[in-house]
Amino acid sequence: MFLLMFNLILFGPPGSGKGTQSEKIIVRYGLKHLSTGDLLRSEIASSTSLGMEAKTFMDKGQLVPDQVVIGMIRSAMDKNPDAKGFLFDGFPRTVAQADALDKLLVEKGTSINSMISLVVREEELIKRLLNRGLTSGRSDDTNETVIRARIEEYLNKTAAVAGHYQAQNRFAELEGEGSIDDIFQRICGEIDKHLS
Ligand code: B4P
Repeated sequence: MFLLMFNLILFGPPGSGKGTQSEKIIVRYGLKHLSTGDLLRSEIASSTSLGMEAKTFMDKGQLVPDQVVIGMIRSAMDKNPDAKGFLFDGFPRTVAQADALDKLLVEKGTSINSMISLVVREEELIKRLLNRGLTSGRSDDTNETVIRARIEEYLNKTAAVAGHYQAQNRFAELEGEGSIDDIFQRICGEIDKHLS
């Protein structure tokens, strides 16, 4: 049973800085980082059947089916029974995933403390992702049509997840443009409100 955990969701469209900021947040707050994007890419790198199935969706800029990512998150949490809290990065991306996460956390005797959403203009998202594609080797970052499809999926299926946490009064929206350090300070200011 987890006691006195702090669980955070970092939210925003593709390229909004979730992965970038997560790296800094886990160092400062000692949270366990769970990125569904990273977990899926690691399944692809190991050529598992789950990875091969996920790749067909990711290459088109589409979301991977809910049951696949929910199962992955459940087993990642089970592997970390001593975590003092989790940082969910890129998850939940649909309302069904949010409902599943709430239930999973209830089973563990804990809950989400806050969702922090990073707001970035669409032109800036596309610029950042194309730029990352030059060096990352990520096929979903090199093709502007795929990037636009990812943003479309976000608007159609993911944006509504914010309402789920707004309704629970566990939602904060922050400016996601500017320097990486300035954005990190904004995020810390928000997290610290929950810890003081
Ligand atoms: P993810 O791996 O989650 O990819 P992402 O949203 O593009 O990454 P992120 O938002 O973290 O990138 P960041 O801004 O940090 O997902 C990839 C795919 O996996 C999805 O399309 C989907 O198919 C699948 N998937 C993942 N989770 C799923 C789920 N739950 N359900 C279903 N499918 C799922 O970085 C972008 C770039 O911006 C970097 O180059 C960075 O250096 C730069 N950057 C960051 N901050 C900046 C700043 N302040 N100024 C300038 N540049 C900045």
